[in-house]
Amino acid sequence: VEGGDHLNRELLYSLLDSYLKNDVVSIQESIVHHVEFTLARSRYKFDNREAYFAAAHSLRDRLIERWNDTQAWLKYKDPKRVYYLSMEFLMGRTFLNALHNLGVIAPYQEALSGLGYEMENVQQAERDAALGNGGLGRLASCFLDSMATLNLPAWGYGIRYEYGMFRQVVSEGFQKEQPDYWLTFGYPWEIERPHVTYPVKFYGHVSVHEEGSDGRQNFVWNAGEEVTAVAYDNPIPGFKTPTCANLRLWAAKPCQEFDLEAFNTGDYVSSIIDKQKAETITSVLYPDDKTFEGKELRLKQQHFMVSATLQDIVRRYKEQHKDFDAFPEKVAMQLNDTHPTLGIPELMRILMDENRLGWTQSWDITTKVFSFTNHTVLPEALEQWPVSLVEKLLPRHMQIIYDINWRFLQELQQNHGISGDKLGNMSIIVDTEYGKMVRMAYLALVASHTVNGVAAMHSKLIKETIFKDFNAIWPEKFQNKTNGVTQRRWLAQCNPPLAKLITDTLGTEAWVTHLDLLQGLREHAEDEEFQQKWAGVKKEAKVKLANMIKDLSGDEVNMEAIFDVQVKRIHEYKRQFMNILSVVLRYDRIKSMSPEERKDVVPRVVIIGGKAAPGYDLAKRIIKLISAVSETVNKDSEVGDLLKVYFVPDYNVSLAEVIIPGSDLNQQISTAGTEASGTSNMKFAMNGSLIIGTMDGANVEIAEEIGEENMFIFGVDAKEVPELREQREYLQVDPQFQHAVNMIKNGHFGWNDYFNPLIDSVTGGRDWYLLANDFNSYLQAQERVDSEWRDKKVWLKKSILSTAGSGKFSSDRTIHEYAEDIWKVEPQPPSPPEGRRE
Ligand code: 475
Repeated sequence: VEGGDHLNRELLYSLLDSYLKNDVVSIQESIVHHVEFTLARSRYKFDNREAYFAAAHSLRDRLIERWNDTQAWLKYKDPKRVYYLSMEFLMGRTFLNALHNLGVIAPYQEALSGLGYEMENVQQAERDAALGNGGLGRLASCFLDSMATLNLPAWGYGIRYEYGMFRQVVSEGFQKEQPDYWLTFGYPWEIERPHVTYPVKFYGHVSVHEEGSDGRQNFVWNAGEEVTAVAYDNPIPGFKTPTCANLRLWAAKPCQEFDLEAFNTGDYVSSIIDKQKAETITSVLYPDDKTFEGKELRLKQQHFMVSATLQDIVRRYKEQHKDFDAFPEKVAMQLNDTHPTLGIPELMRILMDENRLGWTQSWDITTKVFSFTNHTVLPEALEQWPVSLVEKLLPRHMQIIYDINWRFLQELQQNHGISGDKLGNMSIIVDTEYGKMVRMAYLALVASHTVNGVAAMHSKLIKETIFKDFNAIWPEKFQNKTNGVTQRRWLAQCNPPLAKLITDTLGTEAWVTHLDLLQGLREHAEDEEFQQKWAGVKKEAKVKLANMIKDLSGDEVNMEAIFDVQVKRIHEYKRQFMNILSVVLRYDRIKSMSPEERKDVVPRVVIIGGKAAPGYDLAKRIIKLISAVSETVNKDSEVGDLLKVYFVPDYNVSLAEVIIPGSDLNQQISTAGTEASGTSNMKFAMNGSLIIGTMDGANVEIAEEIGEENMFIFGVDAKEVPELREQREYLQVDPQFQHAVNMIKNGHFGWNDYFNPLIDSVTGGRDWYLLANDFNSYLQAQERVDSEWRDKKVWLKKSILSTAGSGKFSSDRTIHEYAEDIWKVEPQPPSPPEGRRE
């Protein structure tokens, strides 16, 4: 439908009228049809995986209908659209989400069971689409769900990596990375668009031509390499709305026309092999979150993604507009961190070199369409590309970046009276010991009309630290947009018993789109009958998590224990090491107790999961330490089921959907000022899990919403951190911290030499993340956890209040704010006349 020219209202209505039927028999027919004609299997005998693929194709048909209708509707209305540019989308599974958002779980369940298949088993056949590292990529996926649900005219753009986030195997306690070739059996949720292709150029040189009577300079980029970007569309259904948004992912293919003479040099086979290199651009997701690596292939990926995306956006705009005057009224683009920042010089190049606009007009347009989100203040994550590399790969872009910088520095001097060191500090291009670098965050800042942080504290911090000088000249550019998560996936779909209890209690299902309604649970928080029901649904979720632990360890865990969870990427600043040190102390304490004393111990099951970047040595040692402690503790018969420790391998979206609902307590214990927001904290709160955490990132706002008294807050404030870091060497080390460290050092868990670098990182005046400093306060918070667990009513009340107070953290709220304050886009619900739909 995209590209259809003569759409009028009548044609649209007839399109909107043509829905496939969703009664059980129609669904069964469509499933069996796909078994026979899509999978080419016998319709009398197919296994769970084939049932999954057939059911997925049947559902995909229904998504495609909505996708076509939505896109036709938008083309007809031509509203301002928003494009979310991200190098990562951590989608997880799609089947249940699509069923739920289309409102067809029940008929599909019945259809499948009538054919002899259990929905649960069929679902398990789906592999995660893991095209992201962690928080940033999962946020992008939650945002797509909310944009579709809010009927926004929105598309996501990214890369169709052939290998997603690596699969983590833990062997003898060591992380091993295995390739995630997720496309093995095909991916039923994408629509290949072999005709939606664009050339993407690399290398070569730029020539200048004087043109016309005004002697205007005209730049021509003669590329040295060209590849083709092919579109793959992934329909994103909104919840109970006909709107179906689009996630367009690009794959690299060899370019047909380019360099044809290579084939005529006689070496036909080598020419083919050379061409294959094109595909390597989109082969693999870089698995480091937060360490900038500076690899050429990564820069190629970034340019590949934004170049194809901008060509696509400009083409779509030009189909309906004769000039670029209205571009800023029709297009908004959000940069998910600095990774897509090359889109800025690419748009400038397209406007100036390919559409003959002048600098002033091109810059005016560019600065009206881009906005940018920062996700971290850690200096090692900030992207700085060597000028020499950018120059080699993208010679024309480097010229444009120089020009942007030159004009920016002029402006600083003339309009802001800035000179000398200060001028150099703000320059997009900086001279370092490794040569000249392009500071991507500065480029993004200069060209964006708005920059935002991802939680109130983080947005305040970026103004005071990494972007201080920019805040001084452009305070109006800075905003906060506190993160959120989609309650469809993270409550309704992953925790049906709790969802049902909430719906029954509130007397409405409206919380699925209006999460603030959860406030209505407050009045029931102390009602004993309700508490018993709450305990019942929590137990159901705990049983699922216990089954998962049984599958991985063979152990039957104590259901009366606190299920204490820390799941997130392994990083020093997230302080998994501090968690395990407190586990070591707990173990030691239990060991020193008499059998009588042990009767009073509150049993714990400690669950830790997360991936270490393959090159992050200390993070890998932390995994080994957790495994070593786990091995010693779990086989100690004296400790029994008072304490168990599990490292869950290959933590991913699908495991999170089991782990989060099943937890009683979750750890959000980063050094204050380091975690930009966190988003699992929100998912845990929604599912009634209590937070033990620091006043960092979104924890601060969660405490405002659910009440500090319903959390276990500890540790220093962010404002004390810089000074404490200064004083680290001279601070008195907490004796309990020292004791726990010594147990590891002395080989209590084996492998002591291997743990030395870890121990060194937190002792001897190092301890950048202040583990020793926060340790005592952490232990006290843990004491409070135990004592409040003993009083079931107190705990249940807090659990209910956690869910009740989590309404703010819906990504619907976040996206509504982006739409109003940054993008200025409006909902476009497809609206046929009464009675024509369904
Ligand atoms: C923050 N990823 C969380 C979350 O806003 C926050 C960096 C470089 C390359 C690839 N990935 C990254 C991140 O920086 C990232 O995931 N940041 C996270 O973004 C969403 O909730 O606090 O750490």
